[in-house]
Amino acid sequence: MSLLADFDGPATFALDGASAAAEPDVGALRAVAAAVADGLGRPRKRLPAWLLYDRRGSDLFERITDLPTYYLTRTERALLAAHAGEMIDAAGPPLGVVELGAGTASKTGLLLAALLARQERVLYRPVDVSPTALAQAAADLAHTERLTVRPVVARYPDQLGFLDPVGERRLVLFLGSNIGNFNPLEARTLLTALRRRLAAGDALLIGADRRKSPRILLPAYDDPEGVTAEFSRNVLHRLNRELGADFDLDRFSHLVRWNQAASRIEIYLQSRVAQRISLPRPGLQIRLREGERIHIESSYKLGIRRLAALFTRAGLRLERSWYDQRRWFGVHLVRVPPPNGRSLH
Ligand code: AVJ
Repeated sequence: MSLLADFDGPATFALDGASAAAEPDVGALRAVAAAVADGLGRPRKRLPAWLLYDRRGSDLFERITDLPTYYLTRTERALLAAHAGEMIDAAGPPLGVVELGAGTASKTGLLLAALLARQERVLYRPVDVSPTALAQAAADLAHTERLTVRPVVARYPDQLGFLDPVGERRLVLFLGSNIGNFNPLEARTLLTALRRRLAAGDALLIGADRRKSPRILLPAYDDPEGVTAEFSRNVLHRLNRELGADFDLDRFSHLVRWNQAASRIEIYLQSRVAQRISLPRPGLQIRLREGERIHIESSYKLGIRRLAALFTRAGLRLERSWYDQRRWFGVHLVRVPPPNGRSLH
């Protein structure tokens, strides 16, 4: 395995042992402070979902993926296990693989194995905001022969330099329903930016959770074990550590709502009491009323028609979809069409 430098702006860096272990660098801290100043300075307070994934947050998310009520990961894994060969054949090897929000890449091995059965060497670039998750991904894949892994720490869509041409057709993986964290406008902006960076014929494999009964959705985000609540509250712990803030985690509860009209799960931290918080690093004092909420995450659950419309508006072509038997989760192959819109065949 080789770890080469991939620089694209201040907060994108190649992963090596040192950066995986070290505290966040100055650029990363500045990004956290700016996001917090913006989000908590608003009348309706919010924090961006990427803040959830520090070292402990990434570990807690891994625990979430094993929870009985969190069906997403195991459903998608089963889909990949059953159809990886078909998915790779449909994408059309030889391929270079980039993965957005790779995390520990625990499901990606299924696709990489199918690809390695079809081509001699594979270059795989996992991209994530979490250096610790990427270090785990790289370690897990280190012994796979004929595979080169180049992890990149970056936030998308701000930083897309990792998409630079690799000499073969690119396959961009966007699995785990990570796309659900983006609202429709953000998702369209991200997919459009990806499409512009890619070449005609390049493909994306997008995993997306589907709309279903709130009786199934709510427990997936509000598990009886309380792991998701801990994952949510951990963002405050991060702000205490990185920004010197004085959040008392016991004064916040994890709150999950199904927003029918917007077709999304909404996750909040709700203040149990009236309180003041000081955040020395962006230099901010905030007040929270009793019951006031900080919106920390949305998880959109789109039907295939809305998803297809999203792809079309981003200039992408939906070629094929795979679903599990219950049709709870879909994996979609979309393609960058030629500029003149003619068929690729
Ligand atoms: C990683 C964005 C796909 O929305 O299901 C899980 C994040 N948050 N439980 C999701 C999450 C709380 C997850 N994604």
